[in-house]
Amino acid sequence: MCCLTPFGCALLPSKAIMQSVQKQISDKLRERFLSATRVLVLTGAGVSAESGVPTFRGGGNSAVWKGLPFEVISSAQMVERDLPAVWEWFDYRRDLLQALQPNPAHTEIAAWQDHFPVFTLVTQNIDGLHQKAGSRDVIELHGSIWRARCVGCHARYEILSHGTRPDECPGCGDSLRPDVVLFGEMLPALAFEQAAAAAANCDLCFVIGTSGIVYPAAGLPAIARASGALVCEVNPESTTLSDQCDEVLTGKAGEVLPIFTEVRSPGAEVRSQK
Ligand code: BV8
Repeated sequence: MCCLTPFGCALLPSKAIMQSVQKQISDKLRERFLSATRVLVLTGAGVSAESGVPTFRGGGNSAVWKGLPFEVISSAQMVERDLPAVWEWFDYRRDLLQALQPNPAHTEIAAWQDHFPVFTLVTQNIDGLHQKAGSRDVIELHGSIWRARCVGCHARYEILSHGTRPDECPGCGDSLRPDVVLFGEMLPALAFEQAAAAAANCDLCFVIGTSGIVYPAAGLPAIARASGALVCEVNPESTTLSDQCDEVLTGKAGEVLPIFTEVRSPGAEVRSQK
């Protein structure tokens, strides 16, 4: 019997998975989760995997588009060299995203913004699924696939789902590009400063679904740890960040995070598959 979430998508964790995850949560982590007042969550492509969004590095190889590694098609040079090809890559991914919904990991993270006194959600994802799950004030370190930016006047325009995106800037007529941070490009200064400040002032930091390869985002957990925060990784695989973490919860985010529903509201029934 398939147990659908209210979103009609990702499955809830089976009882067996829940028990194995519950066992992984140490008393130290449970105590810090219950006493934490300033919490930072950093997410990567893995948090959206159970929603059907392909990750960049899975199974040992990295994403390739029309023969080009994604670090190349998603690079500043490519915008100079062939902007239509860059648009084709992001239009393809946006079309994929149209029908995809947040999963229980996004849902649980969204609930944390009203549970912790100070809560900061930093994502490397451009898919907008955190916001779709109800997360507010998400720090999008790498921009959003749902926005375009003018290469001339830098005006930003929302790209509506199922809508056609304008090619030229309605304001100055110059060409538009995806409003995402490409390899070789600086992150939005304010966004990274806010993320680094939150990392330096948190007492609990979750690192969820990221391989920890892309910088400067991958440097945030170390900043949190250096400031005395307990750092907890959630990932089905070990990563370059695992040994920088105090706790590692091995599993899929959509199966691990719902466990915290019970932790933050004891007695709360965490629904699972029979
Ligand atoms: C910059 C938007 C200044 C576009 C992206 C220091 C050292 C080395 C290199 C550098 C460095 N500093 C800068 C660089 C260069 C570069 C970089 O880091 N290169 C890497 C490849 C080594 N960084 C930059 O260029 C950055 N800019 O530094 O500017 C500058 C300027 C000029 C020259 C030098 C410096 C800009 C980086 C941003 C690029 N844009 N995205 C797009 O989306 O196409 S990055 C993009 O890739 C994502 O946003 C994300 O950041 C990254 C992918 O990583 P993840 O999200 O972690 O995904 P991945 O697939 O790798 O891993 C998924 C994980 O999930 C896995 O661990 C898997 O096990 C796990 N998982 C799977 N299923 C689940 C799961 N986890 C939980 N649940 C599941 N169900």
